[in-house]
Amino acid sequence: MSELLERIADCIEFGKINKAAPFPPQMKGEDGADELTSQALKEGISARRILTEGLMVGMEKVGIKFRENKVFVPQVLMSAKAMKTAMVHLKPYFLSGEVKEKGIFIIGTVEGDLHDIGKNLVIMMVEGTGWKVVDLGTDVKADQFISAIGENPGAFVGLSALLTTTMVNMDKITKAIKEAFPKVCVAVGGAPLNDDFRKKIGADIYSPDPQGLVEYLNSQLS
Ligand code: B1M
Repeated sequence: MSELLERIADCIEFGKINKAAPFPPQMKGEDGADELTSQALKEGISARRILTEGLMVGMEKVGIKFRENKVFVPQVLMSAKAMKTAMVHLKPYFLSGEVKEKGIFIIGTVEGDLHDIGKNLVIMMVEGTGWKVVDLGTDVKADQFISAIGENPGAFVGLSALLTTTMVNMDKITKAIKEAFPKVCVAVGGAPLNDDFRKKIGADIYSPDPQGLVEYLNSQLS
């Protein structure tokens, strides 16, 4: 891997947005994801390599450290911000089709549930590792999931719930999705869940953290 791509990966891992950003203190005054991504494109490194060998490498490291409680929500947010800044430079290459997304992931917090901090972290990690995410927001009903799946054939679906009282809605929504689209893969997550509950409602995978979900999604690519 080129040294420049390694530096981009470091910027994502440590949340270094741009040169002016004071965070993280040990990288103060250094170029960040913004300048280095622009430099890499100017040097002729392809957008695809910048994404897969720079940005995604950094994001994967953050995901693993977050799962292992070595970093916490604020650091993940800084990494996501650095990633977003870098992606602005790469967007034209996505639009032209030169860089392709791995697939589509539709996610929402289930009906009756307004908690979205965890869902948004999941989005950052999934997006950061190369997937297009369709965010349906919070309090999402079965028919909203079903029409989003209809609009995005082949998409994977994720349901998040933080309340024991909305876990029943997760059950209802999963069953409705499976009835309308039996082959669609449904992933579930959120603090009150476990794998027994996942089995009971007929979802395909439960992950306690974003990284487990990312690993599962990537494992499904043919
Ligand atoms: Co609420 N709340 N809340 N709340 N809230 C909890 C969840 C609660 C445990 C607090 C408590 O009583 N100790 C409790 C639930 C109890 C229960 O169900 N047994 C509770 C309650 C009761 C309520 C209200 C009913 C309170 C009231 O009004 N009486 C009300 C419900 C509103 C509603 O949803 N209809 C309510 C409201 C709120 C706020 C609006 C004030 C706010 C939400 C703001 C927001 O999200 N924008 C809020 C908050 C912040 C919390 C706590 C403090 C924090 C939740 C959180 O964001 N955690 C929470 C108590 C606590 O956890 N200490 C609490 C951090 C987040 C990163 O973790 O969401 O678990 P989490 O996501 C993780 C994983 O679970 C996983 O990845 C994430 C990152 O690791 N993950 C997935 C999540 N989704 C995934 C999907 C996947 C895979 C992994 O695949 C698809």
